[in-house]
Amino acid sequence: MNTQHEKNNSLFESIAALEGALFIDGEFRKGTGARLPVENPANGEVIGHIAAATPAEIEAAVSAARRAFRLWSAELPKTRARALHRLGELIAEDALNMAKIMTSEQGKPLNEAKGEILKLAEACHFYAEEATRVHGEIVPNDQHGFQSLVVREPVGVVGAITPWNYPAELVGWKLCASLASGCTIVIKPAEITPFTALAIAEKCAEAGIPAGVVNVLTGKGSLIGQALVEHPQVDKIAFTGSSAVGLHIQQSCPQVKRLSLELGGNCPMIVTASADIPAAVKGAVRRGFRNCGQICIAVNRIYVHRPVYDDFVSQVGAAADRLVLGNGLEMPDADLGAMASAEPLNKTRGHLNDALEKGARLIAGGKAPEGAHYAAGYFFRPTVVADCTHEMQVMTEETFGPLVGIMPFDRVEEAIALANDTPYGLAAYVYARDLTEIHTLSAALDYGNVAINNVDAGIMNAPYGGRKQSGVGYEHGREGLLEYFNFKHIRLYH
Ligand code: TAP
Repeated sequence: MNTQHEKNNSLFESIAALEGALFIDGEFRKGTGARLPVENPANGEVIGHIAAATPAEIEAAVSAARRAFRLWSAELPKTRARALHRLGELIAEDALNMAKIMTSEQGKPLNEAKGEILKLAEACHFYAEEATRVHGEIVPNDQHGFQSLVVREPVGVVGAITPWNYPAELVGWKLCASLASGCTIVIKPAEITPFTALAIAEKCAEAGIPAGVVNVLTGKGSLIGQALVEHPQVDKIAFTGSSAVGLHIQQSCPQVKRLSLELGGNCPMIVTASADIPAAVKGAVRRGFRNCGQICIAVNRIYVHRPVYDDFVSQVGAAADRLVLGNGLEMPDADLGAMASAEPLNKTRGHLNDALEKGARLIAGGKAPEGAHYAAGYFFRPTVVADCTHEMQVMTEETFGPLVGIMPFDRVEEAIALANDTPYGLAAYVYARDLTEIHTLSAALDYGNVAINNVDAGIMNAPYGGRKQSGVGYEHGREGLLEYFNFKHIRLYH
């Protein structure tokens, strides 16, 4: 049994062991392509390098997945369930070490990263159980002497392409659904957070998942991701990322292919005068600033009934000012870590400047924290701007950073129109106690997920997906698993 001290020291050994590695056909091999650095966003240090997968390595991974599909899809569901349970156990046992890898490359505080790893372990157990509950149907027929069976068959080889904000869960949901359904998978994680995905592959090997069922290729999305999109032996693309890249994937797919696209958001919160204001403040701050707002379902914009507007604005500002920032490894309990890279930080600054130039009032934050601890990292104080309008980017575009805009409204119908005035449709939040308001708002909001008096829009049992430019298809729940199956109608004549 390792001591805590030895476990801390093992972090850089863990990353060093994954340096330049690709996981293909059940083994780690050193990639032969160009090396790309991976940076710790909290201090700018290079923590390791990945290998950009070459065309030959992409081919090797897809061929391995194709070969493994024949065997894996023929396994009994209970065999696949056992593998998933084992995977979940191994991930939970090593949660701290895996969380350190994630914090080093993504920036979120260690305890938050550990929470994400443990949620991935839970997802393994959820899908293990679902794997044994996939059943077909015998449907009513149109003539005597016939029987119609509708059976479910796994789609085949899945290409999974994922972003950097949830490096474990967004890989894991696709991995779990593939394993449960009998599909095999080639994963292309985000270029800046590859080591978490490689660490998950390590657990798959330890769990005894057969060679070729899971493969991980690192490198640039525009090359490796695109190669998976275009590969005729990849039957489905499971993508999470921006709407722009999702649309590009849909348009550039050269064959007819199953696609699930979990894309961007621009999520509203509506707070009516009947709401429990302290609860709404707590929800706004949690869903606005967790993971530095780098969440597709982050609260981006808040519409507040005028009678409670000033009170709400000042309470949210004060709560944002109380949040503590820190290097996620050194301050595991910090509320916010570093942002993942310069790109979302610059976008946040841009949206803030745009809002201030157009007349918004700065209520909290608006700058990087001061002090040597923060000097070399991508830190930004949680920022609140009030008196916003729909002329401002903060209200109409996804910021993907720690910036929240607030705007007053007079009538609930006006708030609904403003909330729906967006090309996105991922998640919306409502704080209200009046039942009529609750029913009116939950029916009228054109979003895949609506949370009332809470901010937990996604749970493992319920389908999670977006409308409009926020995507097609679902993750989570039975509906999420169905995305990995084809239906087959078998008509029997006796
Ligand atoms: P993207 O830039 O879209 O990147 C996502 C993934 O696509 C990365 O692995 C990227 O590789 C890859 N990629 C880039 N160009 C590609 C191409 N031409 N073909 C195939 N793959 C390609 O998103 P991001 O900046 O990492 O993540 C933030 C976005 O993800 C936000 O819009 C956020 O709302 C969205 N998101 C949505 C959800 C859900 S559930 N709806 C959850 C989390 C995040 P590289 O890393 O090499 O660029």
